[in-house]
Amino acid sequence: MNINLPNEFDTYDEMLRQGFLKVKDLKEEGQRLVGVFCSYTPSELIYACDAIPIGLCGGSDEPINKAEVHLPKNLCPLIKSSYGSAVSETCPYFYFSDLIVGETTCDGKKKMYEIMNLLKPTYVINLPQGQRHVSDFDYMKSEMLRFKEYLEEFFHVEITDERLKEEIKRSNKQRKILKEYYELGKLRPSPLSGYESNLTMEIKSYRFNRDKIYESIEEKIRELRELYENQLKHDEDRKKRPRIMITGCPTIGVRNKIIKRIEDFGVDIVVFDSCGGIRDKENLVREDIDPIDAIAQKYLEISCSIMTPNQSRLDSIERLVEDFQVDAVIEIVLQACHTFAVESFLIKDLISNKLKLPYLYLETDYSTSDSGQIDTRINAFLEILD
Ligand code: BJ8
Repeated sequence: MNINLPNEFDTYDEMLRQGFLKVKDLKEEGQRLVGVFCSYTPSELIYACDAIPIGLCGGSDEPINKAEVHLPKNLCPLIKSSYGSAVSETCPYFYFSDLIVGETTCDGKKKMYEIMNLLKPTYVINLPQGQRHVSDFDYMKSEMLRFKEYLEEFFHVEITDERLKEEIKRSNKQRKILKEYYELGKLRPSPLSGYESNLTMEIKSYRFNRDKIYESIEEKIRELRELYENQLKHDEDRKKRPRIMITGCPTIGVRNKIIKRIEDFGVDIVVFDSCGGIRDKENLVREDIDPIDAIAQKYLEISCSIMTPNQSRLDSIERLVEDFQVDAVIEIVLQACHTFAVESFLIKDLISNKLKLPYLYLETDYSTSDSGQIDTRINAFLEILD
């Protein structure tokens, strides 16, 4: 199979060129790739047709100006970055994907997918708006079936129940490994840096050999446990460090600007209640019922602010605060993300009034123009904890 590189390939920097060449090799071997954006994508169905679900780019400020040629400026940076890297052919994963899968989450994303579909086939899973009613489950189940049928037709395969059950088992095994990794944050002091765990999750979504990725995470767990046993657990000063929870929007595009800076101030981020954190690894997909029912049930549980009402997010934050002995919560909201911004009223009320913990709300985009101001606010907030 001959796979062409983008026209501008020679102008890309070395790292990006290597990224393209790696995915190109894989495509030449005939590997099917499905580009995904969101935690609501049922990856088991994609794996069951011998395709790899690959997380798409969306964390860089650079392609945003390309996106703004087609999209409004006052849109969330994650949406603009995702679209910008696709349209400018600077995301190898988008470029080489056979198919893109999106979901009807926030309005900005679901409308962006219509335009993205002009670049590459973009299938959109319709999500119910809530999680509580039987009709929400029925709707989710019918969408999982519709997606399964679409994949079968698109890739000319049959997804049998047996195959799907195998993939559920395999993914559950991997969820358990990730849960164990994140639970290192429960130790005092935590041997797992929030910055590092956040980065690991991003790297994981760009790698192709699943077994190798999980072997390396298991190896990391062993190393961090040893570090804790031999060194950290005897470090009385380190044990006194404030323990922070991060909640809100995905942090991929603000990792250096916010996540790293918080830890640079000498506190430990011990848990993320956001996509890419422990939340959706806690419950497994049931292995004892019809696989489509089990998948619908599991993915409907995701407590993103696009659900209304979203009591399950409040419940999970309360539980994680207790389990990880959290001293303060920082909520990160991307500009123009209405669902997380509105919901922050309830989050603040929970943290400040019910749990009586300090709460900081940071609204930002992917640029570095507010870095100084954010540093000042984090510093002032952490001083209260002292
Ligand atoms: S399950 S958090 S990955 S939707 S930040 S694009 S909501 S305007 S990313 Fe998300 Fe799925 Fe939810 Fe997770 Fe819209 Fe908000 Fe932007 Fe967002």
